[in-house]
Amino acid sequence: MPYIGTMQQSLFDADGGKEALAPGATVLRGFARKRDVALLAAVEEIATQALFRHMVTPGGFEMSVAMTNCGAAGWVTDRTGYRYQAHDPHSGAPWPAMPAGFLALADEAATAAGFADFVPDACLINRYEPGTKLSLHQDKDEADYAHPIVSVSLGLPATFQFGGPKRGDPVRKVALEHGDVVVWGGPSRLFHHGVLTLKSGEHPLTGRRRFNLTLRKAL
Ligand code: MD6
Ligand code: FE
Repeated sequence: MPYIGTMQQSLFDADGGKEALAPGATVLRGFARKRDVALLAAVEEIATQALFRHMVTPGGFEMSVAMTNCGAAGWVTDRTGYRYQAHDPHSGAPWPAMPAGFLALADEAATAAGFADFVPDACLINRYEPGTKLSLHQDKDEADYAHPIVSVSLGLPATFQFGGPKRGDPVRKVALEHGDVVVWGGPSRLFHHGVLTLKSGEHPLTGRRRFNLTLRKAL
């Protein structure tokens, strides 16, 4: 293997490689795997303060994926629309603070994918169980699309759908496994994407669940 290849490999924890999904979108295989136990403990702690809940879309549908947030801002949806807000609508309290380990992972992953100085202020935490899915959508509630999003997959594997700027554009299917990180910005920041119905399974750390953390600079 050429020397430069070895250098790139050594930059990753439990590296399974770096795959380009689209211009500005990169999968870092296994990038978060060595931190899995700490990340999941932090999720559990956050969820004791801000419970996972099934939010309702503006159209009146209850989402099958359960969600919570940490950080200065949290993503919410209800009958009045999608937005970021500083307080958990269930408790009225501020969202739990962003753990230092989330900030460090976000910055390291963004840097590895070519985005320097990424400082997220919001982390949406999605919890999937077998049979749940996330329909094709765009992430466009953030103030400045110049910032990337760092997405961390933990637990059961999922099939990610990655489309294009238009809803009807063809989609690529990408398997995302425990520890994989997707960094996504630049020209494909507003591309449509979703998660296919989660298959049944059992993960040693999460049981019958998949968690996805999306770290954003929302404000
Ligand atoms: C998920 N992820 O992987 C859902 N959005 O469960 C997303 O919707 C997402 O992975 C924006 C950027 C990265 C993502
Ligand atoms: Fe998204």
